[in-house]
Amino acid sequence: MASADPTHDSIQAAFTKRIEADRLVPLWNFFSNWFTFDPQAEAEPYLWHYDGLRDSVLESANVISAREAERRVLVLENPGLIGKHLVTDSLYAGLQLITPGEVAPAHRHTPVALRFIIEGSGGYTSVAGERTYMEPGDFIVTPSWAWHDHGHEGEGPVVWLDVLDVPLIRFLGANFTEHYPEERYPEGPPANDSLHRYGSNLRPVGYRRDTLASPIFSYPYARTRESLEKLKNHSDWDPCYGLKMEYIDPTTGGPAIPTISTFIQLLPKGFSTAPYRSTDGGVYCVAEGAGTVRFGDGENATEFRFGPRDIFAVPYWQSFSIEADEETVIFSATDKIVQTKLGVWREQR
Ligand code: 1HN
Repeated sequence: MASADPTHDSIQAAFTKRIEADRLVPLWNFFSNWFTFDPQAEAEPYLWHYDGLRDSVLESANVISAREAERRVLVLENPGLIGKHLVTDSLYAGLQLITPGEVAPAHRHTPVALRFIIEGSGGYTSVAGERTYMEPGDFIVTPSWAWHDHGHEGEGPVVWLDVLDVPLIRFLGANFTEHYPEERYPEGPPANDSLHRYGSNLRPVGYRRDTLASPIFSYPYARTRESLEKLKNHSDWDPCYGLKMEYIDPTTGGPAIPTISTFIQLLPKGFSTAPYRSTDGGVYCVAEGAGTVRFGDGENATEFRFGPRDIFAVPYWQSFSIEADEETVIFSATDKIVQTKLGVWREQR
């Protein structure tokens, strides 16, 4: 910080310059940038209207095949993170398209991927040879280092939201990718085998967990929605969350993904959440409903109208509230679990 004494300042500047060649930097020159009173996100609040993007997503099929692209995705790049290709400071997100008959070839990587299905039917993802067919609103997990490819046996486009923990894994220096020598990974168990085996409050006798990943790949919207439907008449509404549920690994009760927390929440028609902020940043996708999301207050306030299939980014420590004009269901994925495990997660209601 500049002092009132120019001699003092120039002595410091000269000193800083002199030690530069020794790869030394005075902490006092940037301490206050790093150690702010509270977290300062680079990401900005932003909302993508799906109906406005849909043409571009579909047009991408005329520009490149899924095979050539490997994954034909339009990345949701936060306006505060231009060139970084990220939706929030800690998460990557994109919209992936697959058309009938196409194959997105088999590969695996250490970052975890999740899919939230936006539109279409007949698409599937195969994880370790087990297919999961996709329907809108389904939440599907591709665990770390699991072989996976995607295909489409139906008609019309299939589009989903991908969210990956790439920034975290890259930052930690653990980002590896491998391409399977064939286009598809060999077929394994029948479709949805893991859901039937582990997703009905049952597990095989003698089951031993050997990875951190949930053994189920698919959380079908039909089941999730039915739970919300049944619960909505007999639940206390959290003022900040409405009715909010977390997707879990049924064998541990922990999160469905070791590094990304995933949620589904229902807000009844006319409900307004109280302003809320937490240290986890995330990406939100509207499964059903319409309303307004408001970020911040006073002069810095911004608001976005939302409808079905719209996607918005909530930066960390960004206060926001949601007003539902209709009964609204929102999926979200954040880095809450990482922060919780590290003991640094905070919220302010
Ligand atoms: C990936 O493997 C997929 O498997 C989607 O569908 C998006 C973004 C970055 C790195 C790998 C997929 C991805 C990705």
